[in-house]
Amino acid sequence: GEGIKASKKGSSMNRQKRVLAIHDISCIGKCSLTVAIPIISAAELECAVIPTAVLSTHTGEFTGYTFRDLTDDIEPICKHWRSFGIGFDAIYTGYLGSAKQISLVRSIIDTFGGEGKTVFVDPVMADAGRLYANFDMAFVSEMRSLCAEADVITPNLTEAAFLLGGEYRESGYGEEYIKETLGALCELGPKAAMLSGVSYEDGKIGAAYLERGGDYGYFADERIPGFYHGTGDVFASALVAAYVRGMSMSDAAAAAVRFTTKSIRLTAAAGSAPRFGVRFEEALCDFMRDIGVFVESRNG
Ligand code: PXL
Repeated sequence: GEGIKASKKGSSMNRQKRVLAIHDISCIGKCSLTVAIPIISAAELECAVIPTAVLSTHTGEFTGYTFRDLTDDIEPICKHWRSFGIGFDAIYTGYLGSAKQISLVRSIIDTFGGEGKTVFVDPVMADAGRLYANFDMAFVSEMRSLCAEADVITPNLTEAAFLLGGEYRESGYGEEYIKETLGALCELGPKAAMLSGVSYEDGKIGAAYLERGGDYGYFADERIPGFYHGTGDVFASALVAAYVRGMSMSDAAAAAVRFTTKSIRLTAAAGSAPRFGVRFEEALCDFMRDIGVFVESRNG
């Protein structure tokens, strides 16, 4: 007869999805891995990591920070992983410390990416019209080639201008300009482009996206005055979390915009210094509800 079948539990049934996040660890400042891990975990996804560097703080509005480059650890980490076989449902890259790291990330995408896996590239390198410390045009051009291998890229307006070799426009543009920019970003090779920091009217700001040959969408929420550090990472991490959990690009974008705005609003209300990052922790509960996680204790 059939006998007793082994339980499927723990194999394919209700398998937990696993995201590989490749960013630096900035020990203080709430950006990169210190926001990616909690936000992706809040969506009940596993967040595996490759830390690209360890810094005492991020590089914006701090001086004298330490920077330990972990480039030489990346290949041994991947080699070990290949020895026992591990797969990812999505790969999400952010702050990369050097052009060399970009080429290592490309081979990680070749090894661990592929059919049914979503590759998100956040081309972290600039904001407010300027490149961050330690980056140059050679890095920009490597980043452009990494974008070609992504399914979804998530630049802000400054990063888009660097990727496209165009001029950065802080304001005074309309929907036509954003649609053209999104179209040009898709021409770089990704299946979709999501632009953050887009504003068509006073007092509102959000994100616009275009899927290659497909849907365009725009979501805005309240603009809170000031420049808050790490909000690009909060936004991209929330987008990855919501999308990999199973939402459409459009619903994931809307949830990520709401979550980022709420995090900034809480920070502004508390009067915390913007360089220490936003109080996203206090917005996580609403975000979880927004993306359909039941925030209740579970039996088990
Ligand atoms: O938030 C982006 C970011 C990530 N990591 C490091 C940074 C920055 C922005 O300045 O310096 C180290």
